[in-house]
Amino acid sequence: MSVESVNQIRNLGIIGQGGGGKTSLAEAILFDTGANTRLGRVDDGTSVFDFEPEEVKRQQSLSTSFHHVTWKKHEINIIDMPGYANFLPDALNCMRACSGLVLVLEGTPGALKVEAERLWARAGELGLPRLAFVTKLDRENTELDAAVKELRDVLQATPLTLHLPIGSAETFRGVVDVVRMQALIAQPDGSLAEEAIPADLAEAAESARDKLMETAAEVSDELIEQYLENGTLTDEQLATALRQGVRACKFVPVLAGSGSKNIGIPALLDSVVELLPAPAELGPAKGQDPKSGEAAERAISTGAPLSLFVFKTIVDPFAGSFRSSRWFRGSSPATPRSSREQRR
Ligand SMILES: Nc1nc2c(ncn2[C@@H]2O[C@H](COP(=O)(O)OP(=O)(O)O)[C@@H](O)[C@H]2O)c(=O)[nH]1
Ligand SMILES: [Mg+2]
Repeated sequence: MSVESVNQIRNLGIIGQGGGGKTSLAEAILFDTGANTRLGRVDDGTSVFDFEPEEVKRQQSLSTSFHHVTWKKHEINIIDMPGYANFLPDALNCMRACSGLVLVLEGTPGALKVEAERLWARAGELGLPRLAFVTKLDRENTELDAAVKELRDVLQATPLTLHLPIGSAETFRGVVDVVRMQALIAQPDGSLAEEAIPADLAEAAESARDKLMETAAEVSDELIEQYLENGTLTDEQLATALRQGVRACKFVPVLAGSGSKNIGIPALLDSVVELLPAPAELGPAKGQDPKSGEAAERAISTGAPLSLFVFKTIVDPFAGSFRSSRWFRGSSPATPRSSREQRR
């Protein structure tokens, strides 16, 4: 493990309906964090998440796949899940291994499908803190508000808009961060350059920030009092409110971008490490005492006795074979390829 403390780990599940853009987002995360030197694409079979021959052929995820990246001294385990109905049980099961989730939404009115609702309900049952990422904003007829409305009206969540898109469709080029009140403009390498908020978005940004503070303050009596007294929150109070509210599943911050155009990813990763919890913060794990058969709880702590939870098994026909081993032939652990892919 490359991090010093379990508090610097995030087990991040990427959920949403099939075709929504999850794997493309996951590929952009690998590229922007340097875990992959090229931006993998589902459509041309170069995705390292959708690597099985059947996935390459169908251009869609059939099973959950995993990678890990480091971002600002945190280790993020990325869990990219399928979203098509036939493969949903795998995703529903793997969610138990997550410490937080990103729901990927398309900003197309009426786009939300029943699979996303099912995954969302499961996340609620598990009490998993969530962010939403509205992707594909580089496409025609997409708008952030359509996704925000679906979060509120269909998924019954309390959305908090943290980003406003700058430009639309082919002119979409970045976001206004209404927490820090700055424009983040995507660069060719995926990084975000901080700029002043464009004049035509200044008013919308102010009003989005006011709305954000008003909702975020409701997370505690103390913060609501401070908000009512001063008519505002300090940056520190707002950050605290966001963290507390996300962890308590009271609201869902909404971020914006595009996976395949690699826009907005570093801001999403910042929110993942700032707002979503480490596994140890989720409270005790529940299971069964192997000796007595009684229900038992274990603190998630390096000091507690070792307990394992197997949430997925994979049959690799080449396991144990040195020459075709997954890590052989110079591929780094950060960019693993399937043994089958290596044979091609
Ligand atoms: N224009 C555009 N297309 C995207 C974006 N993200 C994904 N797509 C396309 O949407 C389709 C489904 O993407 P994929 O990442 O496989 O979705 P998943 O099933 O949720 O993993 C593919 O054809 C992608 O190229 C995006 O941000 N912009
Ligand atoms: Mg996928």
